[in-house]
Amino acid sequence: MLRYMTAGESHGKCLIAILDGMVAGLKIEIPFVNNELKRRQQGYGRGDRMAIESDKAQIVSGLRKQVTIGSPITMVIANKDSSIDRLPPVTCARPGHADLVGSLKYNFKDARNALERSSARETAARTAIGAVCKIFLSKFNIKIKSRTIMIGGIWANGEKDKLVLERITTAKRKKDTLGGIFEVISTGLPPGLGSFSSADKKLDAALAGSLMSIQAIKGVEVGLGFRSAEEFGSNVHDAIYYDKKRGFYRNTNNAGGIEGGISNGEAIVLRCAMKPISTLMDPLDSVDLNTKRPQKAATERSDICAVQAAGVVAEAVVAFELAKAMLAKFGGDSLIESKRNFEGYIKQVKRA
Ligand code: EPS
Repeated sequence: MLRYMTAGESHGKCLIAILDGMVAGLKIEIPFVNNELKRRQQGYGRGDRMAIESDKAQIVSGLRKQVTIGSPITMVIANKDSSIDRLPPVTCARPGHADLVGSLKYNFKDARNALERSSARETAARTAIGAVCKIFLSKFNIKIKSRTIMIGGIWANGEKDKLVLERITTAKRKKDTLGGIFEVISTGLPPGLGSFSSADKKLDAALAGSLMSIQAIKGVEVGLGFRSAEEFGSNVHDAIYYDKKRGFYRNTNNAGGIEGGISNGEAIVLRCAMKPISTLMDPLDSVDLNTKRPQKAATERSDICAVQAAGVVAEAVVAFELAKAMLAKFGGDSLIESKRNFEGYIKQVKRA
């Protein structure tokens, strides 16, 4: 089974990502991994931390001469700002962040103990995991892309998106923050990933769960999503056609590529709503954790808007879930074995 774990605090020494269960015989191009990390650092509205860090992964286990050997892959991303022990305590919890709940749960008097791990900096480690999974998926011609759809109520128009940039500039001027919506599209998938047989095998549930685990994500849609609730069934379900060359196909994809918890061979279309960043430079009312007196929430260096970066992180978690589902279906301890099993199944599906 493919699984991963990350460790590390936002201002600790480094972030660590361990990916276990990846096949042997996969060449890992480090520049690709680092480029994914760079993509995650970009986007209009990011905070000053992004100017300090230039995230790079060092792979310290699981490879020989850049090729996987089937053992756990460990990646280390150093933090240039590793000031965790020098940073001041945070006692006025920021509404929306994990400060208050984290302090109550772990019995902290200083919410920094909570915010250091709950910070979205952790997503750099997940981006590195996703990069390795993307390399694996690319061997099967599976591709994953994301795009920003809306920021703070302004819909992106695909060009320079002047209005979106203006909206972020306004948020900055008002010492405020913004969220938005982004889309993740995966193409080239075979039908048959995931299963209806048990709740924990449903592909849509796995994807939605991992997208919801990204910091600040408050909603996930598959395909037409919430809008499918407004329409007649005849307008929602994707009629089925068959062609000798293409096999079974659809002219619409309202299902977002998943029916019955199983990929149907169409593009998997996922959309996420991200809430605005919770550190506000003009802070909301809060209460001091220790004195219990009313006080404005703490301020920290932070982003104003990170929707574009969250899209890159979402690509990574989707890549992990799809790689996991591919390995669950096709197995294999080496890339050659997985590919052989995959190709045999594709022939079987085409014959159907
Ligand atoms: C982030 C690093 C953090 C934040 C942001 C994401 O760096 P710092 O707190 O040192 O400025 O910019 O984290 C949050 C949004 C958050 O809520 O903590 C990163 O690497 O993406």
